Amino acid sequence: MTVQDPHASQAPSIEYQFRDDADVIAFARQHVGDQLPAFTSASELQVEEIGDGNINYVYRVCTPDRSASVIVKQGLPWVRIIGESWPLSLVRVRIEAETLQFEADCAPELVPVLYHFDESRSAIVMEDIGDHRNLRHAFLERTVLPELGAQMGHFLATTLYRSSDLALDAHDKKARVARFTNPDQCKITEDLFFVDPFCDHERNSINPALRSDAEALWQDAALKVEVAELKQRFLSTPEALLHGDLHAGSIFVREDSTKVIDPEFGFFGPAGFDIGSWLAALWLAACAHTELEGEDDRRDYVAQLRAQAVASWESFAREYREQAAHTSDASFAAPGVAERLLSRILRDALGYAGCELIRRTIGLAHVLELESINDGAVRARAERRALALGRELILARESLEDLAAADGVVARLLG
Ligand code: SR1
Ligand code: MG
Repeated sequence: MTVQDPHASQAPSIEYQFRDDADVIAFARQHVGDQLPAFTSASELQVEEIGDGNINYVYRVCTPDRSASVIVKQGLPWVRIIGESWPLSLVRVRIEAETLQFEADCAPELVPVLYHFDESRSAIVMEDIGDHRNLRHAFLERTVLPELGAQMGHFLATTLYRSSDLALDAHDKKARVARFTNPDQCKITEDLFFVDPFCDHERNSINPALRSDAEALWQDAALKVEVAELKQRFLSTPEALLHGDLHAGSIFVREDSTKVIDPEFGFFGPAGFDIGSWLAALWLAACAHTELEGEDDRRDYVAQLRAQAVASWESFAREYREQAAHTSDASFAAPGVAERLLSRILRDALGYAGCELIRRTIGLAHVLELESINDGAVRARAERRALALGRELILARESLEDLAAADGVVARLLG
């Protein structure tokens, strides 16, 4: 697989691609002038390409004094870091815009403002959240984020409940399931999450010091049965509108604020998928910190990350129960139904968290926190914990009654 340099060619290879800086600036000026008056009045605007993601092009357009700025994101019909050999439908850009708008209706303080979506150019203009920084870097620096768990619990509860059968009329729900059908993005997850890490696939990236651990995992027949069940539910459970890619790279933070970006993998799937992805983001960082430098700090930070996971679930479950108490559907209003649904969501979440832990350790796309451990042998110790935790969460998920029980597994395996 050849990784292309996204800046190698100056000329656009398809007609709607931004031709040059002036083209991006004109697009931003045209589409946000009425919302950001500085964009109309400023005689000059500046642009820089800031995207470091795998799939799209991302630009910041700002006034010369940087007092006003927006983000322009453009998708091309392939994966940016690979090129035309990995085609990807542009449906993802519309779905990102519409999922972002749905999330804004649910939790406006937790997502950037969507200014404009232009289908003809497969481009979105949105609020610049440049006063926040990526959660991966915050994790690496052991930043204390006291509100993060509660904020993420709220994000998950409101988006997952308000897109569920408990909240939506059945005809409306089915229309939304159709509108948010996102097969190319789902196929990426189906392969990278559920297939590659469980076999010797050429897309995998494995620390040589971890090779024998990966090989042992590939021989684990019982694990593969559980992963197949989780994949089947991912394919066939249109329970709620998911963000679909809720890793730490999709989250930006300030001490007092959290913003979730990048819902281009949005589709109707099992609610536990987003929750599990988020729990795994915390637990992956915790695994990395078991080996990152600073003995005392490291123990404290692992404990904080574990506590954030418990707080996220508790916040999610509390708000889900409160909302479910007001469902207008008589079937779902019956005593015990909300608890039954929450129990299913928890088991799914733990299973998907397990898959995410494994795929971010031996699959194609890794996490900065683990990759920052330079010594391969030391990194392998942290990665081994991630694999063991992932495996146990998948295998034991049906017997884990609550997040405290799951946290007990984390505590035991992370030492
Ligand atoms: C080729 S895409 C690799 C990964 O990046 C995205 O953010 C998703 O997590 C995907 O699995
Ligand atoms: Mg992304």
